[in-house]
Amino acid sequence: MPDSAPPHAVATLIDRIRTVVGDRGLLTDPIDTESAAEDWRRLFKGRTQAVVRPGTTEELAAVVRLCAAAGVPMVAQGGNTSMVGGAVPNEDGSELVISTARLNRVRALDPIDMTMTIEAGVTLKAAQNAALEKDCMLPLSISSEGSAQIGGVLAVNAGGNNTVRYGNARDLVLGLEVVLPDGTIWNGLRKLRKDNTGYCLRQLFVGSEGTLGIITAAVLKLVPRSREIAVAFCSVPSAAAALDLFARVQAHDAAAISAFELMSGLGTDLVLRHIPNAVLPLAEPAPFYVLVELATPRPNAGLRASLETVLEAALAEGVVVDAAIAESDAQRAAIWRLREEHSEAQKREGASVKNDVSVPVSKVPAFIDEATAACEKLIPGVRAVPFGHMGDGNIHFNLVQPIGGDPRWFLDQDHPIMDTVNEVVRKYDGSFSAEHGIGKLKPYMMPEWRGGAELDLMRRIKDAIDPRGLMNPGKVLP
Ligand code: 2HG
Ligand code: ZN
Repeated sequence: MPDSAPPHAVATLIDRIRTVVGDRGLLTDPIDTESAAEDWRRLFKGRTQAVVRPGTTEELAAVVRLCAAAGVPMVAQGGNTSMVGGAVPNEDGSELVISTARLNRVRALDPIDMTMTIEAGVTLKAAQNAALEKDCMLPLSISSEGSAQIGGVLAVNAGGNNTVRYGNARDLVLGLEVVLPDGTIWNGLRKLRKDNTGYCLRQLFVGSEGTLGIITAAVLKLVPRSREIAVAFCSVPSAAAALDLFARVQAHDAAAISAFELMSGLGTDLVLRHIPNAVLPLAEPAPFYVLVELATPRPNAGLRASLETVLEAALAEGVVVDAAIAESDAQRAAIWRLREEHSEAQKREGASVKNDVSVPVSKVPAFIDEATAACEKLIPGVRAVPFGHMGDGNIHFNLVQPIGGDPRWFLDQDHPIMDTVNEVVRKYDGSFSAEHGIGKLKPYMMPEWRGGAELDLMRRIKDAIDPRGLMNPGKVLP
């Protein structure tokens, strides 16, 4: 537990912080502080007296030093797109939010080294665009990339749509700059592909969700820009058929797969109902859909023909019922929208409980079938909406409230629902948190899943780096 300062000490601290960051770097208006203290799903509502917005790493470090001296806990916040309440302060107003929004420069981008050095507050979308301008690609893509910032993306080790080919955020990090809990700046912004010099500190901070320090900049690996992309939207009779299709695409052109995404009939139907201009590119609805994307930096590689060959055979054997291949960039974007608007559509439909889980790819169909049956038994009328990154085994097994039910009551069932899903996850040696992190929502699961030597080691690391518990208290560790 942090040794929290009394409220008047926080007020004095804010005055001192103003001398470092100026009026521009400090938000104390209740409208701003309230929106920063709540997550986008409106599940976690905290309170804070100020949102500090440093403009440079040095300013941020000076702010952290002042907070540390006053014993005031800090919550780092980027785009505030966490699914697990990872960036909201607690309810009593004793924690300050430190926003990375103004650390928004691309410091360097080198197409020979294939690296970009980028500050924490750059949105993932802006980072992708900066890479494309130099004919490179940052191969990380998530649904919230328009608002999610690099610092948060690394702090949770985001995965997303291209993990099947390029891995998770941590696989793209060559170097980091971090402000430690005492305000020291650790400059580890090295661009090296090989660097065996002791413990790999950068990987300690990636995925630590702001509990060990605040990431202020990173060196990320880039890849050559895709010159040919082929996207198909397919209807399949079952999740098992989707897996069959995955195996076929792998056997035919494994190196070209850049995304293999699963959607359920219900989840897609919610998108069609709630998202303006969303259109199903196929004649008939189906129990499941798959989005397959092939991409390569080689021009004229024949990816479309490759996709057609696999799909023709799959159609002939009933593995795929129908398929549409995008004919233009606009059609490709429209297909991707059907997948990326799943979260928004579920939010508009009512209350939902999210399970961001992973199992071995080969177990995805069995997991979906069994978890659906278990949840329907637990709450009759509940609507299972499994979707996500089938190619890497990460399924968002979300449950939408029964039609006409009480949303509050449903949200109060979150622990029984998550525990029910996790029992099936455990059966298949999966993980209860694949890509969204632990945040405020899941620390209670840690002892059961990571207890013993693993959790003990995590606690010792936390104590060694942040002995006073000032960084993002209450997150990750129970
Ligand atoms: C996605 O894959 C995100 O679209 C969000 O990880 C998943 O809403 C969700 O559960
Ligand atoms: Zn996802």
